[in-house]
Amino acid sequence: MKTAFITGITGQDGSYLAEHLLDLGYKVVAMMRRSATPDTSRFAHIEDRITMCHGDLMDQSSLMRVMDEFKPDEVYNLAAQSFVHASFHEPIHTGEVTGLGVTRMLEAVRLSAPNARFYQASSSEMFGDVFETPQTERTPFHPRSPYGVAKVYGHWATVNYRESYDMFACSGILFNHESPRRGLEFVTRKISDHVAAIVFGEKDQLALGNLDARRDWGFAGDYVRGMHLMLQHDTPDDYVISTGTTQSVREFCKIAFERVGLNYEDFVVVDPKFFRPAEVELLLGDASKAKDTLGWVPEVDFQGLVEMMVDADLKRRMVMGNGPTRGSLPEGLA
Ligand code: NAP
Ligand code: F7E
Repeated sequence: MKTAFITGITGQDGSYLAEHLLDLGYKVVAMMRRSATPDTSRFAHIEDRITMCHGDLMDQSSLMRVMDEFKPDEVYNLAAQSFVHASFHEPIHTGEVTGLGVTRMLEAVRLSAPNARFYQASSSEMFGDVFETPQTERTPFHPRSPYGVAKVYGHWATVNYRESYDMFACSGILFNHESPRRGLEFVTRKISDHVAAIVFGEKDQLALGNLDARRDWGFAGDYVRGMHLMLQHDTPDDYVISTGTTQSVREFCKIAFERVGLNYEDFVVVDPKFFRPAEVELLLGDASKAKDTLGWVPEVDFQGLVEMMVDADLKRRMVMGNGPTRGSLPEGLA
């Protein structure tokens, strides 16, 4: 039985990846950092099948210790300060965790589990002010936030360890991927949760920033399959994972409100506090390499993703016994 080690288990991707690896028969070891109020809600349904340990990307010795103890076959480094907007307020912390944290993980693997295959969670935010559209593995980087800058560092650190030490290290350049387990601060989940709150009379409006920003949005459950496939290939490499379609925040709002029979224009207001000092206006990925080399294809399309997220936020409220006060529930939920 192979052992997979996951950092970032409390986050969105950690829970989907752990589920996928358990289904494939892996022993899953997952790392959490110490917290006064630990939140295991995203993976509570599989917690008893996971071996948990403690460690922090800020603490080299903790990473060496866990690599030494578990000697994993595969290491998935998903942990990061991942919210772009927050990275403008906490640029140094973001650099420490999201950037330098990757080198700490690579060092821990190199010194304590040198045979492990390593996956780094890189990001389309590295493309930033894009040089070309669509973006591929060969598109130059121009990050637009401290988060994007830190991810560029982590990406090149991964490539450098592969080239310097012959490590099996892959960088997955993943475009935005969402799910009902997405953090509430990200725009997709903020929209789906507000739509449900508006239907149930808890809120009257949704304040957003740049409605014209365009993203290539996919489903997290599809994207974690890509992470695993990268580590099964004969040779380590870097891969774009994306859907190859792009939509605006406005279009996301339109479909999300339509799902409950409402018009987004009646509820969405623009608040300058949600704009960023520098914006990434357009992302569109070309995942041909992952499709041709790994056989990876996404299964959930944009409309399916929006509806899945809205429905999940509606259902959560229905379970609490509340009833809708405006709009209409989608067929199947009513
Ligand atoms: P997420 O939900 O924000 O999860 C981030 C995880 O990192 C959480 O488990 C968090 O733990 C952990 N973490 C933060 N600081 C840490 C530290 N110092 N030591 C150990 N763990 C720490 O992110 P996600 O959406 O699952 O994304 C997973 C990874 O993919 C991230 O690296 C992200 O930057 C990258 N990525 C995401 C996307 C996307 O669209 N989702 C796209 C491209 C790349 P706490 O619960 O303790 O905070
Ligand atoms: O913003 C705009 C905002 O915060 C998307 C992370 O997972 O994906 C994510 O980063 C767009 C931006 O995600 C609001 O300005 C408008 O243009 O959902 P987001 P992100 O910044 O694209 C990448 C690939 C990652 O790697 C990151 O870790 O939506 N937007 N109004 C808003 N965004 C937010 N959050 N809130 C708003 O009110």
